[in-house]
Amino acid sequence: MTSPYDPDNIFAKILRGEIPAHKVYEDAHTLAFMDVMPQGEGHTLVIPKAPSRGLLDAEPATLAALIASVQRVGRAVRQAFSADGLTVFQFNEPAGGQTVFHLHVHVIPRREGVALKR
Ligand code: IU
Repeated sequence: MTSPYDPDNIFAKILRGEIPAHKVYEDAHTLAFMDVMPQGEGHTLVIPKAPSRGLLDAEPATLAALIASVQRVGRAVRQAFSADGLTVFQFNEPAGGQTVFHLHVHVIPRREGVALKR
């Protein structure tokens, strides 16, 4: 069973402007910012503005907006970092590796032969 959404999570605070983030993209429904502990150069997080804890409680419209922004940000970071490829991943609940409980998608530009840090 999934816990309810906690509006005090750190990404909700970023969305409300209560704590700073290095923002790289924003539209009406989503925000993208640099991960503070990057697993690779250009590691970016894309989040919906809607209060979803993870993939499983998100509305379809939220997911549609989110994946469109993931594609847009993915294209941008791939070009900005002259990458050969792109890694995209997403975790749900502690058992699934999630540590911040506002839905987010990791977007990491990748170079041939360069491993992720963690
Ligand atoms: P998760 O395992 O998918 O929940 O990872 C959360 C990510 O959020 C992780 O890569 C952190 O480095 C990142 N992060 C951040 O960018 N800014 C913060 O203030 C915190 C975590 I806390």
